[in-house]
Parts: sequence; C-alpha cells; structure tokens
Amino acid sequence: MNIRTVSTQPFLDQKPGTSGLRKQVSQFQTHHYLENFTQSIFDSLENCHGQTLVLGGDGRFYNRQAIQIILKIAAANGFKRVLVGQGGILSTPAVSCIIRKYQAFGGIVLSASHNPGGPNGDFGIKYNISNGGPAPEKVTDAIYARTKTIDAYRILESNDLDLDRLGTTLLGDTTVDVVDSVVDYSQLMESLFDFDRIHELLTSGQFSACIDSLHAVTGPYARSIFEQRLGAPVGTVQNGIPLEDFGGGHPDPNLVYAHDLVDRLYGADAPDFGAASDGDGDRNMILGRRFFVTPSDSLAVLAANATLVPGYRNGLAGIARSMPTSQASDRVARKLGIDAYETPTGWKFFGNLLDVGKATLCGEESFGTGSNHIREKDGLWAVLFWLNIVAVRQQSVETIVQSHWQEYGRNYYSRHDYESVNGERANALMDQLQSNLSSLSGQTIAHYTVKYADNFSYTDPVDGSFSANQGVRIGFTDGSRIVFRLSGTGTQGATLRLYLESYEPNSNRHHLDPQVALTDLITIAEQLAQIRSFTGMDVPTVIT
Ligand code: VG1
Ligand code: CO
Repeated sequence: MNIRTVSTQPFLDQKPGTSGLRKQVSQFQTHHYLENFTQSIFDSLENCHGQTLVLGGDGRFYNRQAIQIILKIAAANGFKRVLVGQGGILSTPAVSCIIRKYQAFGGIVLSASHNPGGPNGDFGIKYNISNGGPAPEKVTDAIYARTKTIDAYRILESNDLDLDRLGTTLLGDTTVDVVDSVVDYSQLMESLFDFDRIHELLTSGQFSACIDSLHAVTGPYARSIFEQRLGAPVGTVQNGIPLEDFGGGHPDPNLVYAHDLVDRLYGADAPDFGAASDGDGDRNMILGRRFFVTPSDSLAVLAANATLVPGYRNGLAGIARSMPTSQASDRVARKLGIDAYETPTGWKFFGNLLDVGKATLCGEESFGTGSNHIREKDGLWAVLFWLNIVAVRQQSVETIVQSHWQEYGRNYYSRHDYESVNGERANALMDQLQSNLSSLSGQTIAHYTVKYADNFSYTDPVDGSFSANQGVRIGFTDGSRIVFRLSGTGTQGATLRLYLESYEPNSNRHHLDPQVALTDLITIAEQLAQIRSFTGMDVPTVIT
C-alpha cells in the first residue's frame, strides 16, 4: 500500500456557509482544492481510524471525480470502511439515513443543492456527523480553521474504483462497499407511511400525481418508490434521470425554476397533485390542482395532521421552524399544547432539538421539511406525508389547506430574493438597516406599530452554543414581520432575502394573492432598507 503525503498551501476561501462549502466547479478543480478541504475535515475529527464513512452526491458534474479523490484520502486516513452510493449517487436524506442505520462515524455529501451544475456551474461538499445531521458550527469552524493552516494531505496511490458495480472492494486497508442508492431510504419511508393506502390512492384511477425530479438526484428514488413500489403509472415521475448539468436548469423547487411542473398543474387536465425536489433531494414543493402550498403552511398542515400517519400516530413532541419561516406552525403547536422552537436558518440548528426529543417535525420557509426519522430535511418524505394525508382524508390539497386556514387563520407569506447583488452594496444595506434598528422600536409606520427590531441571535437550548447575526427582523404589534438576511449558499456576489409575513384571522379574506395582501409590508420594507438604491434593482429576481 502506497500512501503519499503531498505538500500543499492553504486556500483562504474555504469557509463553509449555510450548508457546506460551495464554489464554482472551476475552483474545485484547482489543484489541491478538494484535497485540502477533505483532509481538513478528517483532521478536525476526533479520530477517523477504524471508522465508517458514508459518501455520495447528487450526480452533478465532478461528482464522480471528487468521489475517487475522497475515497483515496479516506483510505490514507485510516477509515476502516466507506459506504458509497452506486454511481456516486446518494441524496442528502439518504446519506443521513445510511449514517444512522449503519452507525457510521459520519458522511460526506457532494452537492451544491439548488445551485446550477455543469462545468460552468457550482459544486459543493458538506460533512455530516454521526447523528446523520449537518456538522454543527463548532465542527465547521474547526474545519475552516484547519483549512487556513493545512500544509499537507495524505492520499493512497491506487486505480480508480468501479462505482457502478454493487459490491465490496479493498482500497488499501479500507473496505469500500458500493451500495444501492435507494433501498435503505425506501425501507425507512415504508416504516413511516401507510404504503397500502397511498398505493390505493395512486392506483384508484381517481387521482393523478406528477413528481418532478428536475433532472437531479431524486429521480431514482421517486421512480422506485412511486412508480415501482406504490403503483403510480410510469411517467408520474418526470425529469427522473439525474444529469450532470440538471438539463441546464436550476434544480430549485419553486414556482420560478420548476416551471414545467407549474405549467402542468395550472394547465388543462391538470393532475390532482404535483411535487418537485431540489438538486440533493432534501427540499420539496407541494402543489394541488391550480394551487400552491406555501412551505411554511406545508409544515403547519403536516403538523396538524400528523396523527393520521402511522409513523406519527402518537403525536408530536414539538415543532421547530427557522426564524424567517412563518408563524403558522406556532399556532398548531399552541393548539396541540406542545413546544414551538425558533432557530436560525439552516438545518444544522435542528439537530440537537431532534436528538434530545424536544422536536419531532422541523421546517424552513425555503421548501424544507423533515422529522426525527433522520437529521436532514427530506423532500420525498414530505411528498409521501402529503399523499398519506390526502389518502386518509380523501380531500384535495386545496381543501385541506383552506380548511386549515379556517381553523387557524392564514399567515400570508412571501420571500423576495435579490440575486447576484454586488457584495459590498449588500453589506452596506444590512449595515444601514442595523444602525437604524434601535430607533425603530415603538414607531408607527403606516398602520403598523413596531414591537421589536433586532438582529436575531440564538442560544441552543441543549448545548448552550450561541449564534449571532442571524438576520434583521422587524416585528409589528399585530404579529406581522419583515426579515432581512443575506444568503449563505450563493457563490457569486450576494443574495438579499426579504421575508414578509402578515396574519389574517378572517376567512372572508383568505383568498387574496399574497403579494396583494402583503403590499403595505413590501412598501415599508423598501422604505426601511432602500433596496432599490442599494441593489440597483427595481424588482426581486425570484418571488416565492
Ligand atoms: C438556503 C435556505 C435555507 C436552507 C439552505 C440549504 O440558505 O434559505 O433555509 O437551509 O439554503 O438548503 P441561504 O443561506 O441561501 O438562505 V439546501 O437544500 O441548499 O442544502
Ligand atoms: Co438541498
């Protein structure tokens, strides 16, 4: 066995963001770039000798090459066993599932999620710990610190492995198991949901669904679960073969980027149910016939109906949401008499709450929902959850959401993204907002009175870790909110996210277009933040 120690120099831009390290493919292809980061991960772990690692990615350009490199570095660092998805394919939730099932030490997911792929697109790498969840900040901070001082990495000299053939190979002293990408995950789904009832629904001839994988990682999972196992007609899954460039699209499940699906659900002969997933399969969009379910509402509806689903029959311990996510789920928690938690953006903040059993369901406004079944958000899990509810209630998606609003009131919600903004100007906008915060409290703007204006910070109730600067929020006395933050997942310039929420208890006013219902708040946000003049943009690039 020939292990080489290669001298290297640090790259100073390897700071993980909201969800791992994301850069343009060309950056990852720079000599030593991926090697440095991988070695920095392993150097930051207690001791990887004799441990098991899970490895896979969303199939984007450079996935296979990266896997070969990481396998050889893992072997040189003493891992006893690596489980790698066939063809290099594992969705983010599947990695989480496999880490937990086989009690692995951790896992590496290769994905830049919703960012476009291909030679001119983005690539990413994230590390998950032994609970199956994203590394918490103390781990990503340690990895980042290591990337700034690293001077060598270790790599095994060996031929590339065949990633397409299932089975076991020795790589130096390390056992590499190429495993089926889907089977463990689909068994877990079957343990949670009423597959018989969903099968009945999908084969009844009375109900049709369209699942769009956007040419990304969920294709094999969706075809296996919905078409093969649950009997939905072939063709129910569209864009179901993972492509290295996602067919040139953004694998982002929202009304803008999943337009093929949206056209079908709003067209003639629309199916009853539509869903799309993102690049790495951890997020989802749910549509009914000519009806869009806001992700924040989706979390609230799943929570309110959880006991209809076998895996949650005994009820929920608590519900956690990220700060910008609407407060709709808090209302459900109140009614159920369970705790509601508010965390910073990013799934890593839910890990402790799930581990100690404080939260059962978690969600983010960015189309991510999940539960304690794994430690990641989970796109197809949410689709199955919805189908299970529809199958039990025998009602349309629209009826289910509308009756939810009747019972709880409607939290109108929208997110406005300003993408590819000049970084300095975006920071200047946030600085300016920040400096005005202290004078805002108590002020009346239009017919809104400011109740609080601050920059959100969070102390983890389980381990006490503290995270500051998680977004500027302005709350009004009637429960409405405006939130501003800069994205931590982009690779070019900055993305400003503006989140808007207002509450409407009166069911005669539940039919409005959210952009209309939120008009006043949109105007106030512009007044407070001077978005137009700072960004030079008149309108957002994406509205969800
Ligand atoms: C975005 C979303 C956040 C999500 C993150 C990773 O982060 O807002 O809710 O957890 O993406 O999701 P940001 O920092 O760009 O707002 V994924 O599916 O890209 O792993
Ligand atoms: Co994702």
